[in-house]
Amino acid sequence: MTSFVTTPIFYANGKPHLGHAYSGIVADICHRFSQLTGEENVLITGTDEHGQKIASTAQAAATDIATFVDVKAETFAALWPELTIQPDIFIRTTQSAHKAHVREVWQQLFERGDIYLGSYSGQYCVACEQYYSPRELEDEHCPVHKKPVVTVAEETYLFRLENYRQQLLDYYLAHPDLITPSHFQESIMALLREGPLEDLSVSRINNSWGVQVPNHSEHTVYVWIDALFSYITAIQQSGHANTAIANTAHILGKDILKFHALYWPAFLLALDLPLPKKLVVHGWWTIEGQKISKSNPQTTVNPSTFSHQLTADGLRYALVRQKPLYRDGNVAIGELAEVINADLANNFANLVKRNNTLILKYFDGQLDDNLSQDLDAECEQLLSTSRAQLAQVIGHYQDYDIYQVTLVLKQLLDQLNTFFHHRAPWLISKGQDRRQTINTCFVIANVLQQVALSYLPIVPQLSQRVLTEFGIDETQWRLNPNLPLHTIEIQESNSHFARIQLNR
Ligand code: ME8
Repeated sequence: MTSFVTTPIFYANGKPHLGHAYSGIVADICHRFSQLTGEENVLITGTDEHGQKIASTAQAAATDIATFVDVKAETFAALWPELTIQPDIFIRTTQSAHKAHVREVWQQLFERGDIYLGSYSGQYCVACEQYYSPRELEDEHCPVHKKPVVTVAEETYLFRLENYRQQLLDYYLAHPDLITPSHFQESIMALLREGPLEDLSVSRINNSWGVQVPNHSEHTVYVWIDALFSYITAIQQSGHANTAIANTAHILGKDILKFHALYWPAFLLALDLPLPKKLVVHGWWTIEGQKISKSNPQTTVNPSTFSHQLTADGLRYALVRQKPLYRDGNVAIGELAEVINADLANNFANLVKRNNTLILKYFDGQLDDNLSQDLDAECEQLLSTSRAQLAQVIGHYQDYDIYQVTLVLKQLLDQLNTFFHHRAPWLISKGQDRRQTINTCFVIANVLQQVALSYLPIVPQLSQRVLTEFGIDETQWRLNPNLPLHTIEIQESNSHFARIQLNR
């Protein structure tokens, strides 16, 4: 069965920043983990290219809108390989197949009576492309962008959200782990319990840059319907049926929770489609306490600059290691560099190098698996704790808790380094018992292979170099917490990871 992981589709009105990169990195890690378990997994990303905000940004730049979004989409597409993110599908909402799909969905919702023509007036934030109720506003400003909202009163089509409230609440009650972490699910369930839900305005007039409502061309489809259904257009493009949405995990920032946890499932229920498997919600990266965002130039840092300074592996690692997914975190490059040097350069790559150098120097690069019959108690003890930790790592990946994955792997490597120093295998040159040295190097090499496999989703380049050094090719990439011991054959050493030196 094929599974899917999605990033949000990003607004094509500015350059990608570190927050976008974070969503992409988290999604790519989930995608790679899924593949490591032997599953076929499709990674979907793309750009959200319609709406008033994009039209006015292009006009302000005196650029034709279509050309404007082409350029922006390209900057996103070009960023992903720099961060070793490998999307299978890059969807753009301006693609004609997607527009046709949106019109088809609209028609179905209209024919079923879920959408009707009415009018709406409220406070609209153009940057968010959504209405806010008075109590959600902060001093008449949008709570996300801190910008003034505008009063909009116009004819609009409305979606009967309230009709799906009970069904959605029942679904969440039956699937208490759909949203992770769970407090986000609780907040959505509280909204559903509170009810009733206002009908949702799903079309705009006075905005021609969008998908035209079938048979009513003055209206364009609300950008969020357009954007959310891109997930299914992408699934179709990968050759799968719409129902494959049931095998999909959406990665998203907490700013767009309501769209994914309330509106999206309501639309799917209205169309008799299954709901997604998982919503993985993450917090914000801030700079000096302010959310990194396109609209705040002081906070827009180019992810490429970071990946040049820290390496792609380093940036990927540090962002998921620095904070639990759901928390907000302040970006300080010095702290990111420190954690990369401590965990990846010292604890991991350096241990691989030292242990493998000894195996190459004293044992011709070879340690036979019949050694596993004759391990001393300390080695057996190390193996047994390592097995338990590797099983925890898999469990945390399955729970999309990548932060915990990094913590357990760090703990495991700390123990491995302590063991290496305690057993001091380099003392073979000073007459240390050969058998003891062999046991030490053999056990450490076997555990390190599983560590490299466990790190593959997070630091793919470094892990691959380590695995190549161990002679393990892609066909053998499988996580196995049982840690079967096998013959070690070190290939030429190439797993070095240079410490990050920041130019200050
Ligand atoms: O909302 N820290 O697009 P968008 C962490 N097009 N993540 C951040 C972030 C930050 N400071 N800033 C942004 C949209 N993000 C819609 C989505 S999906 C059907 C449509 C991430 O370009 C986070 O995942 O504003 C957020 O949800 C996403 O970028 C929003 O990007």
